[in-house]
Amino acid sequence: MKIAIVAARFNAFVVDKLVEGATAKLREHGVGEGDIFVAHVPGAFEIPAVAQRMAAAGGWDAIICVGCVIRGATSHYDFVAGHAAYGVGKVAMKAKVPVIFGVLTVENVEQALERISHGAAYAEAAIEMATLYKQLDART
Ligand code: INI
Repeated sequence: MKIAIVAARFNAFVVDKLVEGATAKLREHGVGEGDIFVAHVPGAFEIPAVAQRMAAAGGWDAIICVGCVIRGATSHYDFVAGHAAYGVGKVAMKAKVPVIFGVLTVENVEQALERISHGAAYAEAAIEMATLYKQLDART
């Protein structure tokens, strides 16, 4: 499988760990290092547009969107978190491949750190959904 990861640089101390966890799990599932492409974007707000471009370009079996929006860190939390969730959902509904929402939306750093190992689950979701999409495509 070829998997794209769109990762925000904002809150990199959390996001980098999520990406590491996702990548390690993908490798466990036999995805080659050369088949994992990580596209970095400034923040979670930029994730949907890049995921959209990657979905339109094709060549990926799944796209994993990874970020971390912390309420304490911004007064525009709701806009950034809302846009990321709505935007990734919108891309997912139109894309031919699964688009996984791995953007943490949390109240504080403590909550983010509690969820820092969630990257593996994003990878599992990507593999499960990509496999399901292939099965569904084969039936139509
Ligand atoms: N981006 C995040 O990914 N997480 C945040 O917590 C955050 N805060 O706190 O502001 C954040 N802001 C940047 C935003 O995603 C955009 O990169 C920026 O507004 C430029 O469009």
